[in-house]
Amino acid sequence: MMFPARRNSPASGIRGRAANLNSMYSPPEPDTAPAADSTDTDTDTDTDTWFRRRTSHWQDWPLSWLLERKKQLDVTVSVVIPARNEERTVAGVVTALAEALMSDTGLVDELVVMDSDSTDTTGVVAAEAGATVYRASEVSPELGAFPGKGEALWKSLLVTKGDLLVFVDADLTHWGPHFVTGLLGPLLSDGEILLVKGFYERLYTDSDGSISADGGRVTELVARPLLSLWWPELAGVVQPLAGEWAARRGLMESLPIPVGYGVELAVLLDTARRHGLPAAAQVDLGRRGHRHQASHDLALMAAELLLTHERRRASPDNTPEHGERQAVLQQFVRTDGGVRPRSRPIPTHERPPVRSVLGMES
Ligand SMILES: Nc1nc2c(ncn2[C@@H]2O[C@H](COP(=O)(O)OP(=O)(O)O)[C@@H](O)[C@H]2O)c(=O)[nH]1
Ligand SMILES: [Mg+2]
Repeated sequence: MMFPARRNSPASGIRGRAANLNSMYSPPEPDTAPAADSTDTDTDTDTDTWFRRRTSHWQDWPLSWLLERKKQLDVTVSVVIPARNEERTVAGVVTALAEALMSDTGLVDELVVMDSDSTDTTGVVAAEAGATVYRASEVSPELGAFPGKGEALWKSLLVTKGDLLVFVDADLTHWGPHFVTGLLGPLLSDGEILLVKGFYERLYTDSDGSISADGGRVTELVARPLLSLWWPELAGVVQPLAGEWAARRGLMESLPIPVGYGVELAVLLDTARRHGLPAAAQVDLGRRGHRHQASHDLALMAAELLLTHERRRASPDNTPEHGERQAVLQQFVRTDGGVRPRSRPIPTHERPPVRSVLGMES
């Protein structure tokens, strides 16, 4: 499997797509990557075929085309930014998106920050920058509250209206509004596509301000091995844990959502299981930088992923049980002359599909 290098100048790619709006998501141009159905070889796997047909570049999706298409289809777009203690970066993300994609163009109809448990000024600065800010625990409080990113995204489904949802992390340092335009492209292009994952060259900004390309540790050490071993058909997803992704509301309302960091893996697995691989697409977003995390925090994230995966392996009909399971991650902190054990609870809860909570299905 080869990643198709930039296939065309943006302009030629755009022309190719514009001529083909109502067809399947345009396959890469014939000179570099022929359409799958005409050229499959015996060695082609489903993954290879998916990769070729469902991988695009953000430059393939120009703003003017997106705006026209959005109007034609008469759909609305909500951007959701989960944030916990992101006062240093959240305003930058909100401001850039609000200016480029709301006031200047109208591509985005709603820009929401889901704040939970922030002890800094995240909510205030996000609101000043132009976002509608919700505290996750204050959204439908009768449904209870859990800490975690997945919980914030699940609650966002209860307060947003957009037909298309784009999720963007709040700790981004190297990025741009093209993250959102790129992610919307496949959804506006092809009704079969329900989920779009971003991928990028990952950059980390260390606490001293230095930048390194040594990123994606949980992706490389946990998510990718898991997919290769148990879900090889999804091995062509470059960044299965990307925090930047987009989905149709109908899909999001139909899926169970782990309250913590398992949300991205769960949505990917469940979408592919329920709707088939062609329901997912991915877009190259260029480069991305975000806050560096400590290994012990990444380990907790890894444990959540293992649990999210285990549930889905164990449940053939793909309906994870929502009961609690006590799970604790044992870690050790080096102290003068010894080690101190530290155990941290692994978030295990999954929210049921929003649709069932809203009584939209039996
Ligand atoms: N609302 C909310 N956001 C969260 C929570 N945990 C993480 N986030 C946000 O989710 C995004 C991704 O989290 P991060 O810790 O950077 O994870 P990573 O990028 O996968 O290492 C960031 O914008 C965080 O602020 C939470 O408990 N609640
Ligand atoms: Mg991050």
